[in-house]
Amino acid sequence: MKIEAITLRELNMPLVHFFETSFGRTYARRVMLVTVHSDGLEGWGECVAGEQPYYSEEYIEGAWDVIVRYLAPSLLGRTIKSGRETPALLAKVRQHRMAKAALENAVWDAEAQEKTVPLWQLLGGERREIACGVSIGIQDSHEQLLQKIETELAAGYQRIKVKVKPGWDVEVLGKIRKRWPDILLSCDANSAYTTNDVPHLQRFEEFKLLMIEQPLWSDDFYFHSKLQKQLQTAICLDEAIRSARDAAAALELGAARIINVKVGRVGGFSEAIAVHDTAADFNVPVWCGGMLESGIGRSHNVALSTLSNFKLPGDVSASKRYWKEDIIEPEVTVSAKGTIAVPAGPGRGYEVRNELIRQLTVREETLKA
Ligand code: OSB
Ligand code: MG
Repeated sequence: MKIEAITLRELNMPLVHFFETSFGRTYARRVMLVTVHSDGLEGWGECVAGEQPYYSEEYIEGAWDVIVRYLAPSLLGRTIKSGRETPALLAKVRQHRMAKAALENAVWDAEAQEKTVPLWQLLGGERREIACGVSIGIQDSHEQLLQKIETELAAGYQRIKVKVKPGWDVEVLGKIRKRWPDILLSCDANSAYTTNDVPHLQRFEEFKLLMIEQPLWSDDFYFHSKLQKQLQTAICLDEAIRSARDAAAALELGAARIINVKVGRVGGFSEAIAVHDTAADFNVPVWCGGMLESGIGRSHNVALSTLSNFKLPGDVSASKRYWKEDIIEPEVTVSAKGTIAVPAGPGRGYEVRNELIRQLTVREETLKA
């Protein structure tokens, strides 16, 4: 495939309901899409960088800039056989993994179309159905959170994850457990605690959580490994795992018993597969995380979740939980038993809604060789 042009777009997409984590509240996503044009094909990728550099150091303005100045020029005019070849071409630029992932994933997306195979098969997946959980943000009141959980359980979701932070944790987890003693329940702190909070985190044990996600610093393995020794509950790392090498280091140290794989956070499908494989070597299950994606990123998460070691329900859920209208057709839907049926057709298996994308676009730039 010759990479003839790359189009960047920013879409303004208001969320159906705000999403709040320990680092802040989001009402609308500035969705960044990249399109790789090659031999009449259009490969799409989503850059999941946040509006602000709070989840990680990346943010949309930075991602856009580094793609225009440094990453896109490394691909434009080149002939590439596969998505697999992309990381090496972008490797000179350090970090900027979400920006790189948007480009690499767009190449995989085009490759699956060119070869007329489903993207999930190209990635080495095997599941035809994936298990879904939901991530529920911090709300205005405990009552509002309990209401949301009730709605998601009624919809069939297999696992509930709630965001926690100091002041929104033990009491609310207690209320959830009292009402639903047997559901699969986990929590995500997005690095809201420190080693001073160990006794406090030990109070979470009574809630029989499936895992505590990223309790400590976003760049730490060592103190997580000490914390894991002091907890029965499994620690899951999200922010701290940026590569397969990170996964190996964290698992060797015993810093986690579960890993959340986000394709943007690790720099693209090739590295996401490598993280998945590394965890499997350690007999550690993974699940697919989410970044409030539009349909493009969401369809890619569905494809990735078909790999065999994605053994726990992911944060990949129905389009309608986020968007009034998603930019793919059909939207991602979830069955009454909390599963997504993986599309059988070639490519990503969801069509792009070009006209809707045009309406939502607030910025667009096309780069040519
Ligand atoms: O930590 O998993 C996280 C959203 C934005 C940034 C970080 C995280 C999240 C989520 C939402 O938990 C997952 C989703 O529903 O897409
Ligand atoms: Mg997380």
